[in-house]
Order: sequence, then structure tokens, then C-alpha cells
Amino acid sequence: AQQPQVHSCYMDEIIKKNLKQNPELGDKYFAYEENLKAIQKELELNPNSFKNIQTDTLVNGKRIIPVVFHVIHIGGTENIAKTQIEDAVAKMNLDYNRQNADTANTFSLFKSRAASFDIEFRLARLDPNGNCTDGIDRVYDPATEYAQYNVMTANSWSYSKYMNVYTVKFIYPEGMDLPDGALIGGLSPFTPDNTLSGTSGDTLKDGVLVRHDAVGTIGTAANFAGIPGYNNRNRVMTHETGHFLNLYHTFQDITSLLAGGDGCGLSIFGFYISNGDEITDTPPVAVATQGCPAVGSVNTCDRSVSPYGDEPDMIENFMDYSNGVCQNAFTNDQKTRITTTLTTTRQSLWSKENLIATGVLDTTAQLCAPTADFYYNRTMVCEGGTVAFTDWSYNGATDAWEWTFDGGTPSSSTEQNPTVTYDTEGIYNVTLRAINATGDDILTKSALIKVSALTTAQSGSYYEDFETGLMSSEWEVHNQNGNQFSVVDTVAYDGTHCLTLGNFYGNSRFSDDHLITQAFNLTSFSGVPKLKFKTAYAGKRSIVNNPLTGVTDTTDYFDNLKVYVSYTCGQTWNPIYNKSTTLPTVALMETGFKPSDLTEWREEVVSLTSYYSKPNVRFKFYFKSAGGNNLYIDDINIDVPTTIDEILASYNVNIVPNPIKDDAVIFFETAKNENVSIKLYDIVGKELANVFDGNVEYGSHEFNLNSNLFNSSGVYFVKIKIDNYEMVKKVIFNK
Ligand SMILES: [Ca+2]
Ligand SMILES: [Ca+2]
Ligand SMILES: [Ca+2]
Ligand SMILES: [Ca+2]
Ligand SMILES: [Zn+2]
Repeated sequence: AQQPQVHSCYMDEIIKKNLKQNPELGDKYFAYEENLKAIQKELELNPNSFKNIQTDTLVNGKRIIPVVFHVIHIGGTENIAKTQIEDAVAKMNLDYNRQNADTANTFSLFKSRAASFDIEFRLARLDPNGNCTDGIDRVYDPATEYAQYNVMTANSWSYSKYMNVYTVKFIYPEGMDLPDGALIGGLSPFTPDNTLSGTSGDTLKDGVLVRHDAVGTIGTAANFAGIPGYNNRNRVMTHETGHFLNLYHTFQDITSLLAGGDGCGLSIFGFYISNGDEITDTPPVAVATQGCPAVGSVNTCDRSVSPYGDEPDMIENFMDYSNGVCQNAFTNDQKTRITTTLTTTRQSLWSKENLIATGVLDTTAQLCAPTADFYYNRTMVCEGGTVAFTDWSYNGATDAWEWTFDGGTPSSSTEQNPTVTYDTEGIYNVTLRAINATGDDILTKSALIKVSALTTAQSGSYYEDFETGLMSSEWEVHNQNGNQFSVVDTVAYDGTHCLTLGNFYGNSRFSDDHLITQAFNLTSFSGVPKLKFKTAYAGKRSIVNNPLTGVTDTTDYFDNLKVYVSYTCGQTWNPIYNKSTTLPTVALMETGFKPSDLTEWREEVVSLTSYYSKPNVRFKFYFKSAGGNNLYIDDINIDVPTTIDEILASYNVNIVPNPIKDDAVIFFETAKNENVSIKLYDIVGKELANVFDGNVEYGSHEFNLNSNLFNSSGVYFVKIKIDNYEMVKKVIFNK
């Protein structure tokens, strides 16, 4: 199998894109760096320049940084164990104090430049409200599958008190087109005052966003990116934390990037200028290192643009893109830069007041009360169905559980992960009390479990025009992020209301939204019922001018609407409708779509042949965003065909191949037992053969049309009669 394309960090791509789209970021960058150098110089001359520095906040000669890990999960392996997080913190503390086991691998020339940063990361012990925490916050959020800055802004603890780390299942950076199969280890948008990352000083986007399997070296990190043996010794965390402390990549060179040169510097009248990574003692390099070449073996710049220009590339620097297994050093000048950061922008983190406020000065063992949390394998069952509950309580370890299941059997449990049967139609609450020696916590999820009767009461034809302005309380809306399916009164096919999904703004690309309807009983229809709905949708055209190259890129985006059916009380789902490029009802547009008249709507008709006899049928409208446009739905209708044309179409008669050379096959479907007659006629109406005459059962059928039945090449007719509805199909026979 092909290995995924792994990007241990994605900041370089983000910087390049932001500089292309906002060239003024380049000017801001130069001004920012000039100011930073002035502060650095002032600090060298007078280390006490910044009066609020508390010299007594060093602990054992180190600055302590309180850290919180926000584990964003959907209950899979990405809900990483506390031991894995503790391992990550321990490994960072080795790298940041040059106590890592692989310092011997630093190239001889660079050994004297290798620095201990004298920083110790500690998991926070008090949360923003002053409550006991083990420094790990766990959040159920499907956004973890396409994590962007949204998971940071939604869960941030004060950036001035904590280094926020967000561990996720998959990173999909905002506004980027990630190549298929590409994986990103992590990213961190520098310090909030540094605009190069394009987060515009948004302190809610401060911190480190990292894949769960790049955290530490054990647990899921033993199998980073699904590649056994790719274990990177926690170097993604070490690297991203370097960005958090305002370090750039060793190969970063904004001057050259803006002017089209490489990282070796730019020739102007025979002189090379290069700002590189703004760090003197890291040699300038042309490109990022990939893989793990031998130290001292790569030299991508041989120009004397700095005192270190002729030296080999420092592939072992933590801020390169080399594999984590061959990274092992920061340098003295990198330490000077982060010291500037820690005495200015990040000074509050390690102030004595903050170390007390976050509880990290106390290192004695502490047991917090648990935070109750749980999940379940399903929320929809039929009478007699079971639900398996999983304890997700966190913070202090739980040692006793008290569950309450309204409407369930058992109605209570002290097991950690109980399974419960629901026998009676209804909507029920679930409560968990998690307990340990320090205390307890109670969580109730209201109206969580929806139990429907095996034979649903809702029977016969159904019509939903959303004119009540509300969605039925029996429907379930699922939203991965951004906007969700909702009823609006600003647009409609008929009346004044319809269902809409605002996808033009707010939904992350590749996120999904879905809607599950109530259950329907389809047994009472006299013929094959159909699901019909009106829809209006436009694709999105994006035209972006690249100011650096002058090239205009046009990209079209079509989202995907699917409809699924379940007759197993939501346990299995079968697709019955699937459109993306054929979904639009109007031409592509660059703006948010809203239908202006009825011609911009289309009726969709889906046959429910296979579900005709089912007494409990639910529909799921599933929308997967491709970064496209808005969707509108109105007039959802379930009914039998009423016109003869609709009835004939419901049989789905098909003869293949046609033209016929050898034998052909006649296909059709029936919703119930039917009398069927199939006859073959020639062009003047003479009956040539009685292909079938008799009774068929409910389902799909096929009959052979043998080539021996035809006299010669030419036009023939097949007359098919089902339940007194007759249709004639023309076929051509070519010998
Ligand atoms: Ca450098
Ligand atoms: Ca060189
Ligand atoms: Ca309506
Ligand atoms: Ca959404
Ligand atoms: Zn990076």
C-alpha cells in the first residue's frame, strides 16, 4: 500500500498561502522583526528592562509553563490516555533542556551551539475557574475529524495563563486544498502579536494543534499516521511548541519567498541578502530537509551570506522538516529569541502569580473529583432494541458509577459500561453519576434515547412543507461544525418556509450535516410509494487572483447530497439518492445562493420499491460540504404514484441491451404480487412470442428475450402488462 504523504508541520504552506493572498503581511513581518530585534538588543544591554519580570519565578533555574491538553474526540483511539499525554510532556521537557537521549547525534560542528532552553512544561492543576484539573480537558466534537482553528476557538482556556494544546484526529487547515492522502502532524500560529500566520492576533487561536498520534511516544503515537515505525519521538510536539514560542522554520526566508529566491538569500548587485529564520547560528538553507539524511551530509547553500553560509544544513534542528527521529537540537540564538518572547508576549505564563493560579508550583500527588461523561452506540432503537453505554468520565479517575436509565431495563446500573434494553416506545433521559474518593459529578442527557414502535403509527401519505416554522421534534439534526439544517422563513417553494443548510459561510470543507426523519409505516400503500422533495442548490465558483504570479485560478465546488433509508430502526442505512455535480438547479455562482423564483427549484422523485412492505422506515438527508453553496429543501412527500405515468415509471422497466444482437433481458420491479404478461410483436403488430404470462412476487424480476424469437434484423415491440397497466417498449434487433 502507498504510504500517506506526511507533513509533520503545515505552517510553511500556511505562511506561503497567506503571503500570496495578503502581501501586506510581508511588510508587517519586516516591521515586527525589526521591533523584536530592538527589544532583543535592549534586553542584552539591560536584562531588567521589562520591569514586571519576576526573577523569583524560576524554579530550579527553569521557567515553568502551565499546559492544558484539550483532547477533541469522537470516542475512538483519538481520545488518548492520560499516560500518553504525560509521556509527551516528559519528552518535551527532555528536548527543551537538552536532556534528550540522542544529543550525541548532533553534528560535531554544531555541538557547541546546542542549547538548553531551561523550560519546564507542567500540566495545569487548576482550571480557569480555580477547580481541580489534571490538565486534560476532554471534548466530544466531530470537528476533530476535520480540525481547523475552530476547535481551538471553541475550547480555549485563557492564553495568558495556559499553553493550550489541542489534540485531534485529523487536521484540515482552513482555506487550504490538502492533497488527497496528505496528513498533517501539527501546526501552531506563533505568538498572537506575530501576524505572519494570518490569525490576525486572535488569541483564541493561540496554542498548538496536533494529531493525537503525534503526542508522546506511546499509545497511538507508536503508530503515527498509521505508519508503524514512523514514531517520531514526540518531535512534532517539540517542533510545534517551538512555533508557540515564536521560532520559525530553519528554512524560512520571507525576503526570498516574496522576491522569488530560495532560502540561501537573494542576489542584489552581487550581494546576498537573507533574513532566513531570523536566527544567526542556524546555517541558511535552500529548502526544508525531508526524511533523515546523515548529519553534515547535506549542504543546500554554499554561499557566504552569513558567518555560517558555507556550513552543512542543520538537519538535526527541531525546527526543520526532517523526520523527528533525526532531530535533536535547538541553538543558542534560538534560545535568545525565545527568551525575548518569554520576557514579553509570553511573560504572564511563567509569572509567579500565574504559577499559583494554575496550581503548578505544587507537585504533590492530587486526585480531582471526576467529570462525568459518557457515550452510546446509538440513540434510535425500535422496541426491544439495546443501547450500549460507554463511560467517558475524566479528570480524576472514577471508581464507582451510578447510572439511571428512564424507560430502560435495567433502570439503573453500577457497571462502568452497561448495556440497556428499551421495550416501550418513547423518548428517554440517561443520567450518570461518576464517583471517587474526592467527590462526584452528575451528567444527565435529556431526551437522548428515541424508541419507536416496530409498527410505526405514522402510516399512509405524508407531507411536510415546514409551514409551522419548526422541524418535528421527532427529527434529529446532526451538525459536525458551523451551520446546521434548520427551517427558515426567508425562502420557500410553497408557503413561506423551507428547510435550509447555510453552507456558503460557516461550514468547514469536508464536514458533514445530516437530518434523520421520524419513522414511517409504508405497509398500507396500495402501490410502490415514492419519496419526493423539492430542492434548490447552486455550485460555487471561486475565482482567485494570485497577486504574486498574476495568475487567476478558477475552481468549481459541488457539495454532495445523499438520502439514505433505514428499516432497521437506524442501525443500517441504504443509499437511495446521491447527487453532487448534478445537484445544482441553477448555474454556478460566486456568491451565496438563494433561489429567487420557482424555476430555480427541482422536484426529486425516489422510488421506495425495496421498502414497500416495511413498517418502520426512516430517512436520512446527508450533506457533505465541498466548500460549495447553500441547499434548500421543501415539500417532503411520501405517497404512492397517482398518475398513470408515475405508476408505469414505478415499475422501472428496462430492456438491455438494446439494440439486441444475441439474447437480451427484460428487468422490472413490483411492490407486491402482480399478474404480469410479456409479449413480443413485430413491426406490423403480429404476436411473435408469449414471453411470460403469470404471477410474480414482490421484488425485482428479469426475463430472457431469446434471439431465436426474432425473424430478422429490424424494429420489434415488447408489450408488458402489470396489474392492468400496459406499456410498450420498442427494441431493435441487429443480427
Ligand atoms: Ca539562520
Ligand atoms: Ca551551507
Ligand atoms: Ca414550505
Ligand atoms: Ca454544519
Ligand atoms: Zn513547523
